[in-house]
Amino acid sequence: MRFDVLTLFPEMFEGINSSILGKAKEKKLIEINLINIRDFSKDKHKKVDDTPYGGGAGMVMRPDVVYDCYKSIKKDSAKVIYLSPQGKTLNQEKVKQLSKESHLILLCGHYEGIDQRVLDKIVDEEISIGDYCLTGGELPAMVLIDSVSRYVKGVLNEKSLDEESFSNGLLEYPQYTRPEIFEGQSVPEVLLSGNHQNIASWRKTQSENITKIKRPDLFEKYIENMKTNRVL
Ligand code: 4G1
Repeated sequence: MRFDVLTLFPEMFEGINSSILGKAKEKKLIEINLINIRDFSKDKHKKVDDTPYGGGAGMVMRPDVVYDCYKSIKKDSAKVIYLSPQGKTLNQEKVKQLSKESHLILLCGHYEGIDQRVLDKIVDEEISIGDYCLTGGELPAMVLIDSVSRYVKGVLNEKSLDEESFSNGLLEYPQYTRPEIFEGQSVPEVLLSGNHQNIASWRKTQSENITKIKRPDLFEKYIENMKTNRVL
């Protein structure tokens, strides 16, 4: 899977080289191309933004610079995503859907955003990571790359994908590892029993109860899902 990221701050993406995504890059399972929008400024001072028409605070990214940057990358069937607070909030369903694409172009805004005309011209979809203020679309782009890459074959082992809580819409059951006794607290007995059927049912109950208490909104959806998927 290929990600082309159009950004004014490519250095922010260095963190992606560590951990699981770093491995995925080394193994060529994912490819992340960082394209610096500033490289496409024709201005002698490499200016990429200007004051908003109509007045107001801050700066707006120029459409011509963003467009030249966009045109510099091969298009094929790539989908252009603008990370923006105006997009629908990213969720696991959307993540799965995006993982079926082979090429995504991620556009990151900065300052007060990007001139609307170039957005109208090149953007296929707007996606937000949540309702709060940020200084730019770079962290959202990284969130998208991280969440989508997990679904690329070979990035995770299949087992962790199937077993993850969100695959059934529930939160995760509590996890324990050595030592068997930590600060006077022992591990739930069932987990030491070796009875895999009992362990599985204990974990399911834990997942359901935790979801019911901590995320009643998710639990509601889980129940609805159970009803519609039930074989009659
Ligand atoms: C109005 C949040 C403005 C922010 C309302 C989530 C936020 C991109 C995202 C803003 C951004 C709210 C995101 C705001 C983001 C231009 C550059 C937009 C930074 C910018 C709730 C600033 N998911 N924010 N505006 O934060 O890009 O993707």
